[in-house]
Amino acid sequence: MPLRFENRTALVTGVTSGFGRAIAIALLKDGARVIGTGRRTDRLDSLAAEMGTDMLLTQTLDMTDLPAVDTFVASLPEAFQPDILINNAGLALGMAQADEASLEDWDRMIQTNISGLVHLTRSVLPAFRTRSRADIINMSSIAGTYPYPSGNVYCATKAFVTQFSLALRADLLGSNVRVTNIEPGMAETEFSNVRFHGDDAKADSVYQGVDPLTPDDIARVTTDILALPPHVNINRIEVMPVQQAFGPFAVTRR
Ligand code: NDP
Ligand code: 8X3
Repeated sequence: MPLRFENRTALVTGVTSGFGRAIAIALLKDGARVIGTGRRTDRLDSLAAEMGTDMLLTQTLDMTDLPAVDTFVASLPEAFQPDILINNAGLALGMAQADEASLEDWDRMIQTNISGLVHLTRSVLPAFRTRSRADIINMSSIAGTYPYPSGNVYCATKAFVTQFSLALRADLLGSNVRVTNIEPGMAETEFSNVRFHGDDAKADSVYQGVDPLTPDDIARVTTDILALPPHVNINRIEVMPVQQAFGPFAVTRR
């Protein structure tokens, strides 16, 4: 099988676990160069040891450090100039009703899922607009469309990502930049361990008795979108495990 992403270079945020790691590996196996970021340097080093450093450049980058995010792409070497941006890094923190939730958790979700994402995107746009092809894939969530109790700010950050993706499409009309918003449902990664602040038993219980999505499922969706002919744009795609579906509206009765 020919490699699908030869001569392409993808900047993937959050490659230290979950979707980002699986996406980075899938892209590398399919011929792309990859720039992979995250805060946990030891995990970045393990990925580099596993995949080699000919085609993979790893860099510790905290998405909440906006000055570092703003200058990151300009600091990349000539051989690693991205023409694909995968805005994957993100997190949910806590699950509490809005009147009891931690403002610190809220701020960090907003800084990571929104501010970091828009700053990094802004930094690639001038170069992307001039390219013969370029792709931006944003990892949103079903939580951006379907709110749920105690999802409050996490849901709102993902609604932002979804609308930002669609608005980028509008702005980039006339260029060769494709933009896709991926909206996964329940997937087993470190997402719930992070959400529940390291309570692994609580995290495990989220997936009990369910065949959830896996990082490889989302990597497959991502690479299949990227491999479509250049004139085809998937605007948004919602993906759920078969064992997940929609609930009714909640009604409180007097
Ligand atoms: P993981 O927790 O497994 O991975 C999250 C990744 O984001 C890690 O690599 C982490 O790296 C990185 N990250 C988090 N905060 C920062 C930060 N401040 N700076 C840099 N990197 C950061 O979760 P998932 O793989 O599940 O999550 C990936 C994306 O998918 C997220 O945006 C999430 O909201 C979204 N999503 C997840 C779903 C799920 O059910 N799992 C469903 C729908 C969407 P590090 O900690 O090393 O910084
Ligand atoms: C992660 C999916 O439903 O837990 O974005 O919010 S959900």
